[in-house]
Amino acid sequence: HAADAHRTDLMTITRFVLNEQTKHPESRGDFSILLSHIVLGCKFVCTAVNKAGLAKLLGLAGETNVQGEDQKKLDVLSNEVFIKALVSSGRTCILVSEEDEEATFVEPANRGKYCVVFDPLDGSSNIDCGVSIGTIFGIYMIKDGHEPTLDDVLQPGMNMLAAGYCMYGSSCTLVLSTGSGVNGFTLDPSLGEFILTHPDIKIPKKGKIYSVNEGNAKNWDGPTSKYVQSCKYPADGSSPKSLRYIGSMVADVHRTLLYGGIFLYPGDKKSPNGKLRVLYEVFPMSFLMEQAGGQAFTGKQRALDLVPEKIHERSPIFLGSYDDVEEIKKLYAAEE
Ligand code: AHM
Ligand code: MG
Repeated sequence: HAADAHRTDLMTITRFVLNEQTKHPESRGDFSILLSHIVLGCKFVCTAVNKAGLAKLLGLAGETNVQGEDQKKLDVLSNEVFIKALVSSGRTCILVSEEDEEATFVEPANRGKYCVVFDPLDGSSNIDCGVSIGTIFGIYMIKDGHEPTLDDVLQPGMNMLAAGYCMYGSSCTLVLSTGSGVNGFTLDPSLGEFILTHPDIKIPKKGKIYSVNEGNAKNWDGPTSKYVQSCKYPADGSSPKSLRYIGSMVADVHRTLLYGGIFLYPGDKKSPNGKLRVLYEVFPMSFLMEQAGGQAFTGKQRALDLVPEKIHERSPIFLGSYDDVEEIKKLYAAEE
């Protein structure tokens, strides 16, 4: 019986990735080991986030605990956990984290061929009110027998081998692409395993939701203003779109991926490059969107074609359903 099979034949993320990588048998083991260390970091952060509401009671986050030790803030703690998990995997050579000004070069004894760019805890301003937050990551690979340099991560998003995020929400959901579609896994806390729950995610071709911080509207450029106006007052007489904005990129992008629509963080007069970081926010989310059949655009070009010059560079971003992103692309093209 098919329904029984679902309950007894569990597709864990490890099993899934091992199956998927049959095309690259030589990398299968290494990539799975790397991923299992990322997954470990996500499980740790998930547990820490779930306890955050009890912080005052238990003495977490910036307070002193019963042993009199200073407790670390959740984002600092998450960063340390990811850095240590990635280094100890023995499969990484360069790590770029939103939390660290400089990239981490792994010492030769622990070195592997993967470069990981990540935001260990994105949306951390949402922690204290219990709103969903997440971890975002992207993975590059260095060329064989080549000494790692920053240029190995200052690569267009197109060159990523894999990208994903983990959302710490009402459940803990990990969404991953290794370049052949997008799959979602949900943490089963009783097993401590991520189980495939959202196979082959495809974003609807057109959506009914737009997602943007409208508080910045007075500084927007022409195309962004026109686009948002058209969401509210469609010229073709169709129904207006709904506005949903959580202010936590992982949650806003996750909803966009599942329900369709568009997520915008445009540049404006005050911040011409917007807010979001190219390497560990814009690229991984753009990679997932394209793999799910959507698009990602910077206002000038396909987001994944951008070549970053600095590790913490920012870029405007418009991503989501294919047809919705097509609309904003037309408005920017008309501007030129
Ligand atoms: P952070 O890295 O400081 O947490 O900021 C990133 C977050 C994203 O999760 C979210 O999309 C964006 O900031 C929201 O910004 P704003 O408050 O300007 O709308
Ligand atoms: Mg961030």
